[in-house]
Amino acid sequence: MMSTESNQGEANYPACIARIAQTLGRWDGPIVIATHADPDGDALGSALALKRALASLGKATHLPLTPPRYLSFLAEPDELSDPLRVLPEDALVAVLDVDVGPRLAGVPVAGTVVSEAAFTVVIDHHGTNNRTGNLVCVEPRRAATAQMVKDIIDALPLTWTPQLATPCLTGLLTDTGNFRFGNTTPEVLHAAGDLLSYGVAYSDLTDRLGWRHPDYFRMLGKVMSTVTFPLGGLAALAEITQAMRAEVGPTDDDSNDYVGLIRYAEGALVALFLREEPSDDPQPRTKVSVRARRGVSAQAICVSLGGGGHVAAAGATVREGLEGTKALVLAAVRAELVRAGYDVPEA
Ligand SMILES: [Mn+2]
Repeated sequence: MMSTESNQGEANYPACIARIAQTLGRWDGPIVIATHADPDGDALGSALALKRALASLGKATHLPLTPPRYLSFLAEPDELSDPLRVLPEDALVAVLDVDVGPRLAGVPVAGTVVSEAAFTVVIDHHGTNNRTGNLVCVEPRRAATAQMVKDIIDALPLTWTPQLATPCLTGLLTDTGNFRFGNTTPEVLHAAGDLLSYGVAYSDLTDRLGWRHPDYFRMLGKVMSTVTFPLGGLAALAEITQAMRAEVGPTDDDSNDYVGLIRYAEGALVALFLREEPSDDPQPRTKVSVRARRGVSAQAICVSLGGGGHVAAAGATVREGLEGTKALVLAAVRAELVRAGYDVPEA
């Protein structure tokens, strides 16, 4: 039985990062990098930066990940692979931006273990991480997993290039809402400044990250026509259904985009976006994205629904249809608003 090492708080963070860099740098076998299903800019960006760094050190690397269309420009097609049903012999698995559990994609998982991994490293900035693995670094005070990967790459014997810095900066940009959210610390901006100095084409990158397929804008119109302001206007709620998908066609709908728009509804403390998921099994699933402000915790709402995330932004997948999920979500939001001391009108 291999021992588990984990950082316990900020004091041990530099040591934990150094230990991960040392472990990765010394690993002779293949290194598989894996992140959560439905990868966002931080998941893809941090994974791609780490893969490129390790490949440049001569490691055999695998990145079994399928990016959404709007992020696919970041990766060369030959850098990504299909999900691995079986791991290569003697593989170290680096798990980024998620814990070892049901949301981890691309590698075989049994419970809280990556099946047949010779060694498992976990690097994440979500405080809700279950901290299972041989070497675990969880630091909620980092704005993005990409910020932690930058620290790891800084500790590796290599020179930064635009190819390393661009995906890393992408993770910082997307997880801080382009440096607007409360997680935008001086350290984040210093890290971003470092990455810029390594030759990132910044305005090209931020422009490209905003591109969406025309069907996205057709869908946007439909999504915005669903907006309501329940709980006396303390919440803003929008949804996307399978029927809307059937009408517009399969669009690259990123929940973050939609919830990121309605979160600015004046008076709303909580923004909610519900996405009816395609499901092969008879049990329906609905993805919930939550944003919150002013003492209201999106994390508390999502943890009560079986999900996780941060205080300002969190998510969950509920095994219910859209209407059932909506009732559960509104009850959870009401409870959290009351806990946070707000007067919520009766429905
Ligand atoms: Mn992240």
